[in-house]
Amino acid sequence: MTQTSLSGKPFGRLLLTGAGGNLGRQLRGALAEWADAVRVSDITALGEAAAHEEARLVDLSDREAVMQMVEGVDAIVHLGGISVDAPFDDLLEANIRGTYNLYEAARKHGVKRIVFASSNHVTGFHPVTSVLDADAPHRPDSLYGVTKCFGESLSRYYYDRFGIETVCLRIGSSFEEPKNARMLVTFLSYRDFIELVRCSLFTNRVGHAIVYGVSDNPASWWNNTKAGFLGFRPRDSSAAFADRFPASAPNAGLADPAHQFQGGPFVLGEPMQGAGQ
Ligand code: NAI
Ligand code: 15L
Repeated sequence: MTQTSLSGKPFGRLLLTGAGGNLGRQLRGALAEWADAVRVSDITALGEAAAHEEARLVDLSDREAVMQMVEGVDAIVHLGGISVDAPFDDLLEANIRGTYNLYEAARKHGVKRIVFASSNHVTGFHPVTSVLDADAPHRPDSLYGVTKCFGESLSRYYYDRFGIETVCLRIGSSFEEPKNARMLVTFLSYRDFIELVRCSLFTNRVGHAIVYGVSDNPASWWNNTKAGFLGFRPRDSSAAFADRFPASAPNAGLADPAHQFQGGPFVLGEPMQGAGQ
C-alpha cells in the first residue's frame, strides 16, 4: 500500500472508474475517508464534485485519455465498463480495450494496486449444486462473463510480469435489496461491498487475489476461505428478504437452465455481434 498522504490518510490519491454507476455512487463517500484526493471518472454525468474530488469524463477505450487519467494515482478501484451482457463490439471497447488501457497506464505510471470489479458470471455455468472457491475453473455464462475472465487473466499477467497487485472481486448481486430468489444467494449489500473494497485496498500484501463479493446469506454457492487473508467479514444477509420470494426457492425448477446454473438468466443469452444485431 502506498503511503503518500499529506494529511495522515492512507492514500494520497485514489482513482475510481465507473464512479457515476450504481456501485460507484455508493463508494464515493467512503473513499473520502481513505485518500486526500479522489479522482472520479466515468463517461456519464458525475454530478457535483466534492472538494477532495477531481472529476474526469473519460472513455476507457481512449488510450491517451486513460494514460492521463491514471497519472499521479496511488491505487485504482476499477468499476467502469459495461455491467451486463451486450453486443460484442461494445464489450470489446469498454471491458477489454478499456481494462487493457487501464493496466498499461498503471504500469507506465507505477501504480501498485488495482481492485478490479470482476463478476460471478466468470463462473456462471457452474451448476447451482456446486460450491466454488478461488480455484474453480472459469465457466463464463455470457460474452460479458468472458470479458471479466479477460480482466482476471490480464491482471494475473500484470502481477506475474510487473508486480502490480490486483484483487478481483467476483461480485454477486450488489443492489439496495435482492430482486429475485436467485439474489437471495448472490446478494451483496452496499455496506458489505464497501467493506470488501476497503479490505482489498488496505491489506498489506494481496498479490493476485480472487474473492467472491457476497454477504453472509443463508445459502451460498461460494467459499471465500482462500481469500481469508483479506479479512473480509460480511455483516449483512439476504435473510431479511427471504419471505418476498417464497414460491421459488433457489434450487427450485431445475429443468430451467436459468435455475440450473449459477449465472441465472445470463446463461440463456445469445452472443450479439454489434449494436442492434
Ligand atoms: P453500472 O452499469 O451501474 O456502472 C458502470 C459504470 O461504468 C457506468 O456508470 C458506465 O457509464 C461506466 N462505463 C461504461 N462504459 C464505459 C466506458 N467505455 N468508459 C468509461 N466508463 C464506462 O454497474 P455497477 O452495478 O455499478 O457495477 C460496477 C462494476 O461492478 C461493473 O464493472 C460490473 O460489471 C461489476 N459488477 C457489478 C455487479 C452488481 O451486482 N452491481 C455484479 C457483478 C459485477
Ligand atoms: C453482474 O455482473 C451485473 O453487473 C449485475 O447487474 C447483476 O446482473 C449481477 O451480475 C447478478 O448476477 O445478479
